[in-house]
Amino acid sequence: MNVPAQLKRRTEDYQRSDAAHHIHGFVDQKALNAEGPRVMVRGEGLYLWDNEGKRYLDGMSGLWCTQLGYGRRDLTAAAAAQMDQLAYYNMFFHTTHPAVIELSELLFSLLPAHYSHVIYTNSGSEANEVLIRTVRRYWQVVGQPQKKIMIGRWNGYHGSTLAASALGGMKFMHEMGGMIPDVAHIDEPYWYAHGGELTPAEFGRRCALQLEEKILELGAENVAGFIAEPFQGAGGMIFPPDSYWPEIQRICRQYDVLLCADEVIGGFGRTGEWFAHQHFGFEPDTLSIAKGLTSGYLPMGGLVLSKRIAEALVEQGGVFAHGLTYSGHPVAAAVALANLKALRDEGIVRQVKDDTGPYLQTILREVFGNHPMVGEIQGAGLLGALQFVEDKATRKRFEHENDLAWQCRTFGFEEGVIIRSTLGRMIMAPALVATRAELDELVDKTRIAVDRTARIAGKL
Ligand code: PXG
Repeated sequence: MNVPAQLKRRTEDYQRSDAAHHIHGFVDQKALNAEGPRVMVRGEGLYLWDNEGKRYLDGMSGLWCTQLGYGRRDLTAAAAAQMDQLAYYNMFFHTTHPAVIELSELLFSLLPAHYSHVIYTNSGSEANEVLIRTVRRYWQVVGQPQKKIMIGRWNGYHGSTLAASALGGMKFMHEMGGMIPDVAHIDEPYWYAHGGELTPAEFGRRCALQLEEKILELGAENVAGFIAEPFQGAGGMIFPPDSYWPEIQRICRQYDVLLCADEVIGGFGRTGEWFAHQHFGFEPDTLSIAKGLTSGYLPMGGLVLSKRIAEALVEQGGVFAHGLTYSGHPVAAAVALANLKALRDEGIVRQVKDDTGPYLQTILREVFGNHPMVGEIQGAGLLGALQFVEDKATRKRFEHENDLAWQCRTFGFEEGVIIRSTLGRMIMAPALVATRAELDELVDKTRIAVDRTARIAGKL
């Protein structure tokens, strides 16, 4: 008998049960229970449908992850075929399997040549957990075991587990659950908010020099690595000034501090390059990856290592005391392989670089360049951020910018578009398969949401 997997129920019914059983992420659960979450039931291409049948253009690729959009039958077919053949095996006790090997062959064919090895995880948070242990192990192996301190950035985001949130710079996360030792932070390169009278170039250098000061304060002999997102994602889609990354790279090399790029959001074509560090032109020692690796169809992440680190671990490191049950999971690996093949063979990353990326950047500037509410537009490829501002001349931000941006997001939902708000910035990161027409729709609907917000703020 052909019975649907999920019989449709009333939205209130789902909401009641959701409230009875779930603690959602980054939300006041009591308030959410009173309001009731939207119940999403279907996705196809860039579009989502909720349980009421309302359609949304998903301008955020889920949570920055559905590079190929929803409903790709080649990905579901790859998962089904792998499940039939070998649903689970692991990489423990002298075993491996073809799915993970083929994935890694393709992954390293897409990466710059100085990377050679990867440790797979199930998420970005885990990739950064693994990062801390791997980097510290590396320094032990090469005879500098006192090099343990990781430096991150205030307002950086590296995940929600204990050590990953410690690397991140969200103080409200540190306050809830505590910190781990041997982690330090420097300021974020957010010129619009903190640049004051400095030019972006001066400010970018000044922020980078904080790393040098922090290394000298802690002692270079004690610092293991510096971790940062090439552009800050969850913190507000903030692009650093051009002067920032070259200076950071110089400092890391000068003091022999490993440069660890968190590519969880920036990787897999988001900027039009395969990896965001290539867009900014620097060469990290490690890359944390997740999200777009599988287009979010199954959980998978990883820590990519440069040859320098991998060689030390392999040749001199002996037993590497780490292992996850699902590391390199065959079904996730098969989906990741199909996903990367599609991104490459259908020319999707190239299309973002040559066509849809520049197109989105152009229309964002045409539509919002003179908007009374928008002080800055940042982005590259299929990424865009709009900075709300009260007074453009002084870059004075609204006192309640967070509330305004949240309101704008709610207006977006009403208009049928999903955009993200953080502090006073509106963010978009649509699937990489977006057409020009879909990008027009994204920007048009965002414009309506921003105009409605501007009316509330007295700017229109
Ligand atoms: N690093 C970065 C840069 C991330 O953005 C993680 C690590 C953690 O990955 P996992 O797979 O453990 O979630 C992330 C996650 C948002 C938002 O609203 C962003 C993330 C997660 C949830 C919400 O922008 N990024």
